[in-house]
Amino acid sequence: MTQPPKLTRGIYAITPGESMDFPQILRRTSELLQAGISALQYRDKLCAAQERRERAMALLTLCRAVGTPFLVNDDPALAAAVGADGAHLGADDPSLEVARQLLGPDAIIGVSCYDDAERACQFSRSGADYVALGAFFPTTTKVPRTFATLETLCAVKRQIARPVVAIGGITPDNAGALIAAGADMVAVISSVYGAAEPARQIARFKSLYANTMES
Ligand code: TZP
Ligand code: MG
Repeated sequence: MTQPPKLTRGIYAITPGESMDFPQILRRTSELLQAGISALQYRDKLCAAQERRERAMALLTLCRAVGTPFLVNDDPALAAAVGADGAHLGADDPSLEVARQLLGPDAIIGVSCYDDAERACQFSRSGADYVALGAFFPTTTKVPRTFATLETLCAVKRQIARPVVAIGGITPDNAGALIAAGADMVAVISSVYGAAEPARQIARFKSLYANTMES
């Protein structure tokens, strides 16, 4: 049996919501995957169940072609139904235990931890495959539950060995400090889906990782 795709340091692209129609999201996702991203998350708060399933399958097919991990936001049952590599859970979503049961031991399950180092450490101990902190910067994509600080990121990095993802308003111009502080992945929506030249934008993010030693 082939091994499931694994997470690596770099760019974690997340699909935008109603700001882009789905054919355009697919085209842009192809470009991002070709340029080289570490993971893709399907995030969709609006579509009906059947359409979400079709969209998730279309995105999964693109990810499979290049071996990039594909995760579904909010909905581990949908992730399991389409055979995704994992799911991302926030505080209002099904629990890590429920998601693990649905998806199995090899799935990649990430958890939003906002600005809460203790929550991040707890989920790391409970078997989350990564923890996400944010929002680090102002964003127009959603109203963040809270803002996160570099101090929290550093504190979490000191305490856990699991990958730490930074999210919220991240661009190639402000990501350097996060990556220097140990962000294993930067999760981005508008700065990659809204970029005039996506491949160039990915290259800019990647050069930040190339200039930073593995933490
Ligand atoms: N969670 C915290 S901020 C955010 C999410 C989903 C939005 C990130 O989008 P952008 O466009 O990269 O700021
Ligand atoms: Mg959620």
